[in-house]
This record gives sequence, C-alpha cells and structure tokens, in this order.
Amino acid sequence: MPPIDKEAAPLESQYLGQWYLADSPGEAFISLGKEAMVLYQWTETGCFQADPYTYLQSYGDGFNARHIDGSDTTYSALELIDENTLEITQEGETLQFWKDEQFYMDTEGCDNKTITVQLELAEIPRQLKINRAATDDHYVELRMGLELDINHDGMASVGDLDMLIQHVKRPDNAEAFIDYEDLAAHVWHIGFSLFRDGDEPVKVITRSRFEGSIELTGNTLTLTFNQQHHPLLSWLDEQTPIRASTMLYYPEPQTESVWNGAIDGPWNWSSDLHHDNLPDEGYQAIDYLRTQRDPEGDQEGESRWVDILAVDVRLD
Ligand SMILES: [Ca+2]
Ligand SMILES: [Ca+2]
Repeated sequence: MPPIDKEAAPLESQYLGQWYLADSPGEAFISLGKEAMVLYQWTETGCFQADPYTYLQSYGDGFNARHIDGSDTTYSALELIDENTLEITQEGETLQFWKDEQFYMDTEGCDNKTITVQLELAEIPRQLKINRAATDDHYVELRMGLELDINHDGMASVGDLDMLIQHVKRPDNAEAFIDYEDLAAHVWHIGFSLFRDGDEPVKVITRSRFEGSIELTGNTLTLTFNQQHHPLLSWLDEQTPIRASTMLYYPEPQTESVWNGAIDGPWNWSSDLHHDNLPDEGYQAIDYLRTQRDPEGDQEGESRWVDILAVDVRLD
C-alpha cells in the first residue's frame, strides 16, 4: 500500500520514459508510461523477457501495478536524484536507474512462433508514390497493420505493440514510386520519449530493429513476424484485443497516368486523409480460426486503397 497521505494522481512527467538498471545496464530496463509500464529482463537463455503491468492506482511519484498474469505488485515509490537518475523503492529495497534517451528496441524475445497478419483491402495499387512534395516533412504518408492491446487496458499504452508497414516523408528525399514490397514491416512499441531538451515527454512508437516480411497477392497484404522480433510478443494469445488499421495521407492528389488500369486512384479523391479501422471503435479479441470482416466503403476519405474488407491473424 502507498503511504497513507498519498492522493491518487497521474504519474508526473519527469518519470516517463525508459530507464536502465544502473548496476547492470545490459540486464534490465523499464519503460514507464502514464497508465502502464514494462519491465525488461535479460534471461540466461540469451533473450529478453518483458513483463507488462498496468497501474491499479498512480500517485504522482509512485504506483501500485498489476501484472498481465493477474498478480499485483507492492507500492513502488519513485524519486529523481537528478534529471538522469531515478530511484525506485519497493518494500524498503531501492534500485537505481539511469535515463535512456535512445529508446531504441534492440532486444530479442524468447519465444519463436510465427505471427501472420493478412489484410484484404478493396484495392492495392501496384505502385505507391512516396515523399510527395505536397506532404510536410516527418508526416506519416502510409500506415497499415495491426494494433495489439497487449496489456489489456483498452487503450494504446506502454506495453502495447503495433505490427505495421509505415512510410514517413523524409526531408530532402525526392518523390518516388515504390512497390508495397519495398516498404518495411516492423514491430513498434509504445513509450514516452523526449524530442528536445525542455519538452514534456510525449507518447511515441519506436520500432524494433528486426524486419518482418511483406507479401502482396491480389488485394491482400500479408505481413509475417516472429515472436523473437519483440519480447512483448510472448504475451500474444487468443485473448489479446486487436484492431486492424489503415491510413493514407495524400494531400493535393495528382492525376498522373502511372495508375493506368487501376479502378481507384488519386484522381477520385478530395480528402487529404483516408483511413479505416476494424473494429470501428476500440479493439476486439483475436479469433485465429475465423476471418474478421469489415464493410466495403465504410472508410473515412474516398480512397479504396485503405478500405479494409477482411483480416486474418495466425500464430503458429
Ligand atoms: Ca493497452
Ligand atoms: Ca472497410
């Protein structure tokens, strides 16, 4: 239990982010969020185990948490020694952590099953135009895949993963046409990070170094990953809430002839943003045995390139 005079309050922003154990930085680190946290620990078998927790209650500078397996922790008290040093005290025992500004996930998970995500869309163009002049730098141009509520708290929080293809407009990169297979598929995890000194930490997604594979058959996009790609994937099971999502940001649509033969393309569009979700709101449990279907034409914006028709997820 927390000290008796503690009032419930969100965790203060200076605690948010990733911290590694000062004594043995390669062996353990934690990712602290507003609603949830993850403890990563190196195992003797040469991989990382991730333990996701959600806060039962937070108190500004401490929390009680519940592990995804249902077990509760005792009260954890947080104290900043200086801006890069954090002490966490649990049941009279204090551990010291150092701030990790990189927040890049370079760790291998311990399990080895294959995860296949099949996304059937109303139409997938043979080519996609990227780094468009009309798009502002650093904006996401395309994003498609699966969002996983790994920690079961019904929201995107620290401890969750996305399995995505994504393309971001890079400064100074020339416009180009690419195939979907030339995009990269990654597992992304949610955390808090500082963009600049003095800023408040903001919620970001960061990709694992591992790359999944992309396959295109007709209008079905298949992304294949392995549990080794991220330690949190060990918690994926048939109870995990998921949401398929697609997004295309395409301001000032042009009418080039490169899409000859296509049914849909930029010449049909007037919106900048096109997206679709399955389910429309929140998440639904994975059903490995059944295709989950979504209505045709229910996307926001006009583009059929984002219109989800069906999603299949498999774990073998
Ligand atoms: Ca969540
Ligand atoms: Ca749809």
